[in-house]
Parts: sequence; C-alpha cells; structure tokens
Amino acid sequence: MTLEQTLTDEEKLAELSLEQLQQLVGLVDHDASRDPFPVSGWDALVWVVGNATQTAHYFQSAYGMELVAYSGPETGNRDSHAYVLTSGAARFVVTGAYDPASPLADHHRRHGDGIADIALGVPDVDTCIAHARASGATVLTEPHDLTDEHGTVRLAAITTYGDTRHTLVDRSRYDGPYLPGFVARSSTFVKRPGAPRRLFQAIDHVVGNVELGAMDRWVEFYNRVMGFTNMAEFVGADIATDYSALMSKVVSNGNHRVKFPLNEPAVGKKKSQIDEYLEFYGGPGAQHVALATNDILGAVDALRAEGVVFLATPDSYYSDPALRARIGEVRVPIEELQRRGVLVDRDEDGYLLQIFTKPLGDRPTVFFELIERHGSLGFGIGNFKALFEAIEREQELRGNF
Ligand code: TYF
Ligand code: FE
Repeated sequence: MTLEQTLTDEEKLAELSLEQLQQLVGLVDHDASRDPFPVSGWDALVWVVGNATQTAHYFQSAYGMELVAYSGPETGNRDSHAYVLTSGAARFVVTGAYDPASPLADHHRRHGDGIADIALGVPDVDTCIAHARASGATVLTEPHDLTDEHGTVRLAAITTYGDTRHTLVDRSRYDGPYLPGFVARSSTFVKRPGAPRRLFQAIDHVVGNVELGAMDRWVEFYNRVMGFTNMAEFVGADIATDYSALMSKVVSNGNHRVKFPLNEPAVGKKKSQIDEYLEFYGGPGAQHVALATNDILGAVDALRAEGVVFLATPDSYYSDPALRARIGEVRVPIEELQRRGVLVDRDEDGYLLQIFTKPLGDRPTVFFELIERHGSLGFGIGNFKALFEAIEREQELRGNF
C-alpha cells in the first residue's frame, strides 16, 4: 500500500518515513476532506507533576528523551516550570508549580502526577472548535493566536473525561522550539556509550479510564465531537467479569495516528484495577501511554539498566502450548522475549510485542506500555488474561483488592 499521507513536522524532524510509521503505529490512508474534525496527529502530552525538574531529568536519564525547550522563572514564567522533551515524533511537556498559588499545585494535590492535556495537532483550529461546539462539547479556551519572533501558533481547548483536556494546536506558521514563551534548551546529558539513539519513536495510543457506565458515553463523545471511529478491538461484558475486571472500546482518528482505548470498571469478584485508578487519581484520567518502538528488546534492556521496573510475566505464559501455536514465528526466539517478560499477540493482520511498566509515580495511576507492531493493528487482546493477572498481583501487594 502506498500512503497518500503527509508527514507531520514532528515526524519530519524525527526523520521518520511514512513506511516506518505505517509499521510503528498502524498508520492508514484517510481522506480528511470530508472529516468534520480533521486531526493530523499528536501534538504533545502535557504532564502535571510534583517536581517537573526531576521528572524531566527522569524522562531523559531513563527514557532517553531529549530536552528541547524550557519555560520557567528565568524566562518570565513566575507560575511554573515546563520542560519540553522529545523522542522521535513523541513530545512530552512536563509542568510543575513554581508559585505555591499556581493552579498546577491544585491539580497535583487532586491527581498526583498525571497527564492533564492530550494535545492534538489540527490543520484548522477554528473548524474543529465550530464543530465541537455545535456537537455539544465544552470549549475551555477559545481559538486564539500566540505570536513571537518564530511566528504564530493558533490554539484552542475542549474538555474531555475528568479534568483532562484536548488542546488543539495549529503550528503550521511557527518554527520555534515549542510555543511562544518557551526558549530552546538542550540536554546536559551525556548518554552512556552504546546507549540506543532513542528508545521510542512515536506515541501509539493513550488510554482513558472512566467511571462505571461511562465508557459508551465517551466513545459516543469521540464519535460525535471529533469524528473518531470505532476500532475492532474491545472487551465486552462477556469476558470482562471472567478475568479482566474492565470493559474497553477503542476509537481512533481517520489516519489512526491517534488511538484512544477507553476503559470502565467491570463489577467482578475483586476490585477492578480501573476502580483503583479512579480512587487514587481522584476521577477519570489517562491510564497508560503506549510508546511505539522498533526495538522493544533493546528498549527494555536500556530501561532496565536505568532502573525502570516492568510487570513480571510468569514463565508459564511462554510454555503455554496454545499460546505458542497461536503466536507462530516472530522476529526473535521466544526465549529472548521470555528473558525480558515481553508479551506477544497475533491477529489476522500480523503480530505485536508489548510490555508494561509499573505505575510511574507515587500513586497507582499512570504507567507506560512499550509496543512493537508487526502488522497487527490491535492492542494485545490475547494478552489481557496474563496482563491483568500481573496487574492484580501488584494491586494485592498494595492492599487494594
Ligand atoms: O491499550 C490496551 O488496550 C492494552 C491493554 O489496564 C490494556 O494495552 C488495557 C487495560 C489495562 C492495561 C492494558
Ligand atoms: Fe495499551
């Protein structure tokens, strides 16, 4: 298939090709001309944390991200620190209160470390906002321009689940390092000799946890307000109570760069991992970010060397004959996956390799997934049983079950 797509600026900067993206994140062709709310891709994940200075350090030292821009008291921002980090086309903005009266301090008091803004790149902010408003969305920030010597960015924001928002960003007339108010800043890190150039290339999906009974409402929100369509993979009531304790559906934008699985708790014998999240995050929010990599083995090794801890996968997972038969041949011997606890899933389109970290911060809330796709456009449904058992073991260690 040849893709009639254009690369985003972030992808061009990261020297990624359409073919690579097709493999990495399952990019598909899409005619945006009849899209009521065209989305080009991710703009940034904006984190609110208790100590942005140290989280920015962690994302560089452990996750190999590169610092590219900064805003803080020295640049005239008396409210907060903000560090802009990239890895390939992925952009994180890590923010934390400087002024004790900053709204970010309140956000952190309520939610702990988390993702406050899933910002999306759009070619036309005003068209999106007009459609969102007409569809009943709450507009948090009206379309407006921010200008400096690098040009103009047009922005607006709408609300989504919990205190999470989607800022819509058109940076086609801007060539600064991030936004007006930010200055370019580069890492002071010296990478370990032999460390991979970057551990992940793009964001694959961001999962939202919503309250019991709210999943379908949020699926419908993304359908109606943002023109997102439903993807095939879902966890229905039939399998939810057996082992997963959650129900899940996935929506995506036209070109599949942006994929949002949405989970709600299922009532089962144990307290759902989604209930645990909702209790500790203080409501709905972003549960995990899947980072697309073309070398999950190298990434896991590099992350482990920096002390990142992943969920353990029991050896029985790899010796299960049913799994072995279903998985068939993958690009490395199963033993290489087993050594690292990497999970495999296969569907009619191909296979994927994935692994999950433990929660990143002090609360049992947001965590990362690493995903290496080989044709599969799914989310690893074949791994849900093994994965959810691993998550429940952690929940029990925390005393939340
Ligand atoms: O995004 C997904 O659907 C997979 C599976 O708590 C998943 O990564 C779903 C829920 C969850 C952890 C992983
Ligand atoms: Fe996932």
